[in-house]
Amino acid sequence: MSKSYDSKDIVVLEGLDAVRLRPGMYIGTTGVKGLHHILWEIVDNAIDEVSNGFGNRISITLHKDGSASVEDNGRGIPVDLHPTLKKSGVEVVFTQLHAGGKFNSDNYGYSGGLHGVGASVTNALSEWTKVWVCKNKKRYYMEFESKVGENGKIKSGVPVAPLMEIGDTNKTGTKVTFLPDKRVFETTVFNAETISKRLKELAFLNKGIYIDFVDERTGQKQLFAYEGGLKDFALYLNEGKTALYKEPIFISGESKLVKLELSIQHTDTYTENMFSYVNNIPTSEGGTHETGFKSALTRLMNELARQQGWLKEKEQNLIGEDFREGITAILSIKMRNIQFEGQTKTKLGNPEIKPEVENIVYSELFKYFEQKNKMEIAEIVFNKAKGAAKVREAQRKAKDLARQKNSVDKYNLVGKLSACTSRKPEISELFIVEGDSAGGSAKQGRDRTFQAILPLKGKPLNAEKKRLDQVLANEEIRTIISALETGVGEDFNLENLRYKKVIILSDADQDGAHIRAILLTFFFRYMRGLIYDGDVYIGLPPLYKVYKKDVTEYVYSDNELQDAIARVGKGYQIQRYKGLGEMNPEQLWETTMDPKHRNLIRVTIDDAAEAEKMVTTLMGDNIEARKAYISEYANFNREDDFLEKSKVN
Ligand code: TSJ
Repeated sequence: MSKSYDSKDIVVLEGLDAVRLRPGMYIGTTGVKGLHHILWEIVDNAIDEVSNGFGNRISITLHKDGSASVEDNGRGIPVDLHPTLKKSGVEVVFTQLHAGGKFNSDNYGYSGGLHGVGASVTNALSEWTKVWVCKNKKRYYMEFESKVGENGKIKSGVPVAPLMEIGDTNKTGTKVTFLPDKRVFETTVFNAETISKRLKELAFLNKGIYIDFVDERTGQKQLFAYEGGLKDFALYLNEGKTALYKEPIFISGESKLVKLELSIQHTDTYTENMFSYVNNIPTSEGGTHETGFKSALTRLMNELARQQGWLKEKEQNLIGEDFREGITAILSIKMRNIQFEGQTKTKLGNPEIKPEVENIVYSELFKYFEQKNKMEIAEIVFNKAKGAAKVREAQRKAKDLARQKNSVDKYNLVGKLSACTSRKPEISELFIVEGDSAGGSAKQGRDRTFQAILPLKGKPLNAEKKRLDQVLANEEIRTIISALETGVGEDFNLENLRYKKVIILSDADQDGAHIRAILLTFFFRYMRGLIYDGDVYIGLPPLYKVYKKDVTEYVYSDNELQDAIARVGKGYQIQRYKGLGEMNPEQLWETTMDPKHRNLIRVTIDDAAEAEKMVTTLMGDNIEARKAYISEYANFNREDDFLEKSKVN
């Protein structure tokens, strides 16, 4: 699978200063996401090496000076001279854009960074980069830096000296340390949580490799290693749920175009949890590989059902969705020449992949079920699907009726929603407000030209535990759906969205956090596009008012309180807000709704698998798992990490 490779195979495209000139073109953004992107470029190279069977360990270290190191025990980056460039392999990798095996499609499976731009981009956007290679019984070293040249412009990632031999060793491997450039990034502080989540995912996706993570800033150390790979991933995702069979199904196989691994475990829940990856990159919008998998599963299960007599001759085939009710499936493929499509470029577009994946999954899954005691598993899956089909039929009939009588229509908004006058979604905002009294204040305090208010009376229904039809039966939820005008579930259409900001406004207490979690769960389950599009926000009401005669300061978090007290000075008084309802309309406007002063947090999903896990664990039935999870990760408070959030206005 791996072809011999040396410096001459590295393709050369363009120079490094271009990267610094337009970082966005290469890493998307110079925000915190871009910062992590340049780390992933390096990590992905190391992962490629060990996942191709060279070495088994990767260490990631965040240093106190802001730099990061990535080390592997692979073969070491080539050090021989590139025949035409007359530079060492190391120098080529770090100074030539698009250098690296990934653009040489002979090197099967060598995928490289998230957007495949390579280590040179990391170098270009770093103050310095240091590289150590152990290879050929020797240790080598090379260093690069970005510094201001004679013309006053910054030269990016230039070698300080050629590659040097610095000693002897019996080991092999590569270590890279780099310091992200403060002149480039809005922030250069790495987020340990973000890194740790992704490393965990990479460890699941690449079984048998050891991933060490050390954060020297805090002393935190973690080791990720999963002997079971995707099977362990399925077990992890299903931790809070009741599985229908103990051991996850696992298959693997390869063809000319793809290498594939798949793990499946059904639970007694009703939702479908499908996670797919191409070359370790999450494909949250799915694509041809997912389609291939789904076709194979449906076709195989129906054929087995006929063959085993679970389906009678006169009975109809079940549909794909039936076989995927309550499924947790992780599909990971490796391939060359990926084409990404979709709104967020996370959908695999290559049409040739569908039949390849379909064939492999069909035949390998068939072989799997033919093994001793495994046909029972197929039967369990079939029975679950049969149940789903029954409900589906009953629902279809009920739905036809309900569609006419009880449709999610405008009428039930009367007296609930206070609409805004604007019809332009770009400027319109919908505040979903906890409680009638806060709702009343919000209605009086708002700017009615662009702010609509929807007060919620009670707690909306927890969507995690219900099927769509039950969810739709809930008043509060129906009102929200009507107000947004997008439709729901399969009918969801982002284009009809009436408000580009949907702002959840709940109290800063446990109840408020619960309502917020329920609403986010609902959006996550049935209007996911809303979250992917970045239209959902959490409004932050102040926690305190610190004031005396003529000065007032509103405080939004506990750690700002002392500063505010100091600013207001002697003779201050503090009011602690227990709920939104305690504020009068003017105060609510000023502190929480006025775009000039308010604090909003945008809800985004960075990692669908982790978000799914949080949602199911936090909102599901397994109380033990929920407690464990809450104490491990989620404080239901304003800084919580329910989903990744970024602050905006
Ligand atoms: F990103 C990076 F390029 F800087 C980087 C690469 C960073 C780190 C931490 C590791 C690596 C890396 C690259 N580890 N291992 C390799 N392997 C090769 O580049 C390599 C070595 C030998 C051969 C061969 O065919 O002999 C081929 C390759 C691609």
